[in-house]
Amino acid sequence: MSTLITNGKVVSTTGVIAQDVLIDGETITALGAPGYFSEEGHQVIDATGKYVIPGGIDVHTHMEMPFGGTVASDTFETGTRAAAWGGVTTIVDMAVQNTGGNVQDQLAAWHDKARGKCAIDYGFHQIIGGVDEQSLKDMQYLVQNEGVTSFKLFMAYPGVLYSDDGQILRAMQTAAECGAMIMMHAENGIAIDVLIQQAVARGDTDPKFHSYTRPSPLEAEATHRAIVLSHVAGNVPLYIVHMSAGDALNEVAAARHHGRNVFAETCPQYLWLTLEETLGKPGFEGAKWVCSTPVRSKDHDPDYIGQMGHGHQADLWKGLRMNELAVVSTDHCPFCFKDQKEMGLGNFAKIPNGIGGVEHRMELIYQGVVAGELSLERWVETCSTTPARMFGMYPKKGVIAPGSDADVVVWDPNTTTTIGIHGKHHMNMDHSAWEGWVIDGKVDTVLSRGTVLIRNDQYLGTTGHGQFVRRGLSQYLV
Ligand code: DUC
Ligand code: ZN
Ligand code: ZN
Repeated sequence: MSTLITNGKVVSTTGVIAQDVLIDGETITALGAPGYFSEEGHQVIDATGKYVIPGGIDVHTHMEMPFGGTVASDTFETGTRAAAWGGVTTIVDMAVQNTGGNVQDQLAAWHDKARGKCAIDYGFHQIIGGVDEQSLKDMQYLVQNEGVTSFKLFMAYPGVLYSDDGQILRAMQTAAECGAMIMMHAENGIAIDVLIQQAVARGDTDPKFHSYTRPSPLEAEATHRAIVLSHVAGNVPLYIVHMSAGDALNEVAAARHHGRNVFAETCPQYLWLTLEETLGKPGFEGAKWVCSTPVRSKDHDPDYIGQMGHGHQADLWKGLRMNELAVVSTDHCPFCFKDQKEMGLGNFAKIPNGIGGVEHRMELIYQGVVAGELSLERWVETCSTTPARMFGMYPKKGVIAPGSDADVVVWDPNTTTTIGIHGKHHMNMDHSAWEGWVIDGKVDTVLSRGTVLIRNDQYLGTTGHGQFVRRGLSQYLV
C-alpha cells in the first residue's frame, strides 16, 4: 500500500514548507513540491490548509503502573489508543523495578503487559527502585541487549522508589560507563515527608496541601543535587523529568550554560494549570490534579524571586523557547476519581499521584503556538523531534524524511474542539483534568508506520499494531 499526502505544509524543526509526502508501506520514501508526484495508484490524503507533522512522541507515560495502593487506570491497550487519538505515534513507558525486585524479571513483566496490546509503537525506560550490585549489572545488560538505554531514579517517595545520594551516585557511574541517560524525579522526598506529616497532624488534609507540602525550593534543591552528582559521576547525561518550577529551571539553565549534558522536560499541566484553579477547588475535587511534581501557585512561592518575576509558568514557557526545557511529555498516570482518587478522602497523602494527559499533549502545546509562546517549529521540536533524538530513536522516529517511519499527523488549524469526557476523551478515566478546555486546531489524520489510525473522526487502528522500539544511546549530547 502506498499513500500520498498532498497540498499540506510540512513542519520540521527548521521551517514550514509546502510539500507532498510519499509513503511506501511503512516508510516515507520521498518529499516533493506540491503536485510533483502523480496521484495514480496511491491512497491520497488531501491536506489542503493543514499542517503535516511528525507523529508525536511522549517519552514519559505510566500505563498500568502500580502506585499508591492502586494501579494506573489505562492499560497499554486503552492508553495507546487514546494516544493515537491525540496525534501520538510513539510512547516510551516507565517499566518499574521495585525495591528488592529483579530488574530483568520486571522488564519482562512490562513486555508482557504491552506485547500485542498497543495501537502505536512503544519503548521502555527502566525505573531503578532499588540500586544494588545486581541492578547495577542489569543496567549494563539492558543497554547492551534490550534496547533500554535510560533509567529513572527517584529522590522522592522514601521507602517506595527512593534512592539515597550514594545509590544515585553508583547508578550514575554505571550509566556513565555504558553511555546511558539518567532520568531524575528531582524532589527532596525526605524533607517533603516531614512537611506532609506536619500538615496531616495539623489537620490540613485537603488536596491543596499536596502542593503546599512540596514547595518549589525542594524541587530546586534536588535538581541542583542531581546535577552535582551527575558531574561527579563522570558527566553522565542527566534528564530531569516533569519540571514544574522556575527555581528548579534556573539550576538546569546554569548547568547548560557550563556546557553540561543536563536536560529537562516539562508537562502541559505545569504550563497551563495553577494550584488556585485546580487543587484549590472546594471540597475534594482538587484530588483530580494531585500529581508529583505538583501543580504550583500562579505566583512564585513568596520567598522566591523567579527568573523574570512573573511566576513559574512564564519561566517554563521561556525555558521552552530557550531550550532550557528540551521536551514536553505528559507523565501520563491516570486514576479514576471514584475508588482511586477517593482513597485520599480525608488525607491528601493517600491520593494516588497522577494526571492522565497522553491524549491532549499535542493540542495543549499547540495552544502555546496560538498564544504566541512558541513557534510551530518549536512545537514539533519539543513534542516529536527532540524526544526521538534525546532517547535514541532518530531518524526512525521524529522527522518527516525519506527512510523514516511513516508516523505522520495531519493537523487541522482551522477548527475548534472542546476537551471533555463526553465526546473527545478516550483515556480510561471518569474525569478529565482538562474538562471544558476549548482547543484551537485538531488532529485530522494519524498514520503509524503507514497505517491510518485516525481519519474522519474515526479510530481505524488495531490492537497489537504497535511494535517495541529498541532504542540506541542519546543522540542529543553536546
Ligand atoms: N508522579 C506522578 O504524578 N505519578 C507517578 C509517579 C510520579 O513521579
Ligand atoms: Zn516522577
Ligand atoms: Zn512519571
